[in-house]
Amino acid sequence: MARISGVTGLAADLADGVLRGAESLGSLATSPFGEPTLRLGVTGLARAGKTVFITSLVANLLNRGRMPQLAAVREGRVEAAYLQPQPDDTVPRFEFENHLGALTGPAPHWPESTRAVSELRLSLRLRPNGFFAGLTGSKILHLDIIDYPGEWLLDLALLDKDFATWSREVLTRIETRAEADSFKAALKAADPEAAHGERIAQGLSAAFADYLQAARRAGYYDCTPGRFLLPGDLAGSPVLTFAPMPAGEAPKGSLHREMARRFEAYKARVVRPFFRDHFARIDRQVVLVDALGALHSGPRAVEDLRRAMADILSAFRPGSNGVLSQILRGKRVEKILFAATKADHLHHQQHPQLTAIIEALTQEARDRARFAGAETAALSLAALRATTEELRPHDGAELPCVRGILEETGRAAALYPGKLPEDPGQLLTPARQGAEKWLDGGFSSMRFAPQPLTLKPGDGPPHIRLDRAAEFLIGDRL
Ligand SMILES: Nc1nc2c(ncn2[C@@H]2O[C@H](COP(=O)(O)OP(=O)(O)O)[C@@H](O)[C@H]2O)c(=O)[nH]1
Ligand SMILES: [Mg+2]
Repeated sequence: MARISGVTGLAADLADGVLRGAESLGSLATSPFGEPTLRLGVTGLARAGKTVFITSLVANLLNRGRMPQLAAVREGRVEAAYLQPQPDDTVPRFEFENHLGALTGPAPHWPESTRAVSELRLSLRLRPNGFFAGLTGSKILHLDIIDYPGEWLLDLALLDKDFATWSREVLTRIETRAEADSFKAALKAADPEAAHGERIAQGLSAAFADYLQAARRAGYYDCTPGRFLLPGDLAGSPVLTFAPMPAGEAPKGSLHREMARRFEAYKARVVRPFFRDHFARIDRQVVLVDALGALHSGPRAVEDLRRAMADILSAFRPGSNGVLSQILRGKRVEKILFAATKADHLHHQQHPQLTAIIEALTQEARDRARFAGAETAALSLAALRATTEELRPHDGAELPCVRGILEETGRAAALYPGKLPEDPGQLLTPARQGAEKWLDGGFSSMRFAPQPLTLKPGDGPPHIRLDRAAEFLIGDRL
């Protein structure tokens, strides 16, 4: 079969998909409420791989040639897939076409990072299986995919806290952190009991936000309030202009009182609405984790990641938080997938070890989620495979490497990240015990650019185990 260039093939099929979408709008118009909807949440900390995951998942659902592990595709029951206008008028649309263009265009590059919640509706026309096959016509499933920052889930812990408790915890945490030195100095210079002045409040909150950014860069994940890192359109507003204050009584109208008021406003106006309007409506959830990135950064990053996971995932155990229970009113996520992303940095021989690490990293959290009735699974995937595998002779043995194009120089290079242990405890235990470095040298990393693609018609972008991820997340509804 003739090969056509990736972008043309995809763009053409895409247009086709949109046309088919328009065609089916007729049937939609006659039964606008009858068709089932599944809401899939995609989250993870910044740069975990959310944008690439959604883009490739959607592209691979539109062009299903590389999705054999999705049973409905294998059995030929997916008749059509098409993008449709999303149901939520006030949520930005996930910029699928732009992101896909970046990944599969003539000069492939990674998409721009996004900073807020976004959404996309992909509708699937399916032939029913089992008992009803042959008895009824096709059915439609609307898959609403919601992309939101994992950092926002960390804010859940704030809902149950008052300003004094939060301040005490933060100030204790930053005592020994050099990243917070300017903030600590600014706080020392400020008088919490003095009358509130906007300039002082702004100075303090800016210094605090700078600390959070620096801490995030240094590999700490406990960087709440989450919107200080990703302010979106709230930048500069009073709900984002506060900082922790030392304990103490302070008179009305004081800096301390105003900071406390804003902290409460942040909870009521920013955190709660997110959980109410977005989180509470999610049926299935994938949590993406850049475990390889953390391994590369070192034991402290791994331990921080483990803690962040435990915190993030407490959101899936509503009983743990009174306010959240009220918001959810018994509704819960049915399935949660924990996925180690960017597995194309690793030869497949080492994928089981990576999966073991992600399982261990999320163990605590997964136990809790199971407790709350959700089904969980863990796997390693690459939403967009940017490398090819290669065995390189080395010291009389063969080293399992991957080869790709370096993002910076555009040159080809081979990577052997290091040997991941069979037992993840060999990494997680020293991390927990505060080790500074990995015992045997650590893990290397490279930034590969997406490879130029030549796609067969009907094929989506190359990936690793994206079809398995999809089978776990949505397979039972297809
Ligand atoms: N090699 C490889 N790199 C990836 C993959 N997914 C994400 N990345 C890298 O991770 C970066 C962040 O991904 P992105 O999807 O923007 O993360 P987000 O912040 O969670 O939306 C990208 O710019 C890529 O460098 C993948 O499947 N393979
Ligand atoms: Mg993103």
